[in-house]
Amino acid sequence: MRLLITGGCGFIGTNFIYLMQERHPDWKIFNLDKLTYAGNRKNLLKLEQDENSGYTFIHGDICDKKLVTSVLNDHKIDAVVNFAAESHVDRSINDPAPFLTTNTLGAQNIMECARSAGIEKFVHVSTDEVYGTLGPDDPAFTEAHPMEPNSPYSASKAGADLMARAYFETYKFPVSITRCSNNYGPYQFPEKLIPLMFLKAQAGEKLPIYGDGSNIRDWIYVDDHCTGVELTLLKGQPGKVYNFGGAAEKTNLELVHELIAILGSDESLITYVKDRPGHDMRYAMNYALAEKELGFTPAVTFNEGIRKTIKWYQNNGPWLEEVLSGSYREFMDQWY
Ligand code: NAD
Ligand code: TDX
Repeated sequence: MRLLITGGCGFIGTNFIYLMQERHPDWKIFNLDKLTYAGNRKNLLKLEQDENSGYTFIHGDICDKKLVTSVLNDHKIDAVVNFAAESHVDRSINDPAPFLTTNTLGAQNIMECARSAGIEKFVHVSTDEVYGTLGPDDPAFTEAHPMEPNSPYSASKAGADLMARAYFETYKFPVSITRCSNNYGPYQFPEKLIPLMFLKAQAGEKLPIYGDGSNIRDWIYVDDHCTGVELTLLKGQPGKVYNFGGAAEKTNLELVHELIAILGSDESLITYVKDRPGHDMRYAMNYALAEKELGFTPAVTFNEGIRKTIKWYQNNGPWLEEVLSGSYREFMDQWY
């Protein structure tokens, strides 16, 4: 298979490329990434420097029609996995425009280019956040739940999901959509809850909890999400949506207490700060369809995954230092 991955220098894309390279050494993987603040080419330098790895990096934007078309045709791409996105909710609250540009218009652009190039399989990576929010006693989201996005980020992702649906219905374009819950694991940018709390706890800095910390997220180890995307690529039906989750619902406060316990840090660092506007109360995923049709099941328990993740961050200080510079620092100073 000759596979185009977009956004492969980000958190999930990096983990996905390493896993696929290990599981399918015969695949040729092309990674198209714009290298925003969240993209780090060095994550995959090992593969780039190994001429037998079958991996190629291409610097560029999914919104660039000419470039995407030539990548698809010149490299004779069979299938596409679209991870590229602006992914942080707080940033989307500060400035929604780049979210609409990449997440909605960029997704439409790459689907249009892939349709023209006759691509046989396209996986669009979406999120549980398109469903909106659940109350404490509501059943978990199924794929039939209406899309009720509450942040500019989730609205921009929902826009792409609707366009993907229209491309299938109108053109029979072979797109499948994945919607997954909160990922954690190596290479996650330290603006997201788990790496941010790790970083701050290590530095003995305050741990900012939005609101009262009762918001619930369903945590999945990144490799399990990657397996879900792989299964969708190999067995997913065109036009279908597949939910993935980790069966690990926790309030933010519970999670931060667990992190503090593992790190041997100090509970007095917990600080309650102003709530995120439009903050979704709870996400929980029903992934029975993916279990039945794709054979998906989350393999890594939270207990196991969080320890692996913390170990990775402890062993990768230079990676953290590098991403903790430039525009990232400006954003963090402005937000907190
Ligand atoms: P990330 O922010 O870590 O990485 C995004 C990557 O996309 C970066 O490498 C960036 O350079 C690249 N990119 C951004 N705009 C681009 C453009 N216009 N053209 C080409 N490349 C571009 O994001 P992530 O957490 O790895 O998320 C990957 C995908 O998974 C996103 O689509 C996100 O919506 C989805 N998702 C994430 C989670 C999560 O918990 N992180 C959960 C469910 C779904
Ligand atoms: O400092 C913080 N304090 C805090 O209380 C941060 C950064 C977050 N939070 C809360 C907000 C959320 O309830 O923690 C929870 C998790 O926050 P994020 O890590 O920002 O993730 P979330 O908003 O849930 O979205 C994530 O999961 C779905 C990803 O960023 C999205 O890309 C993905 O689609």
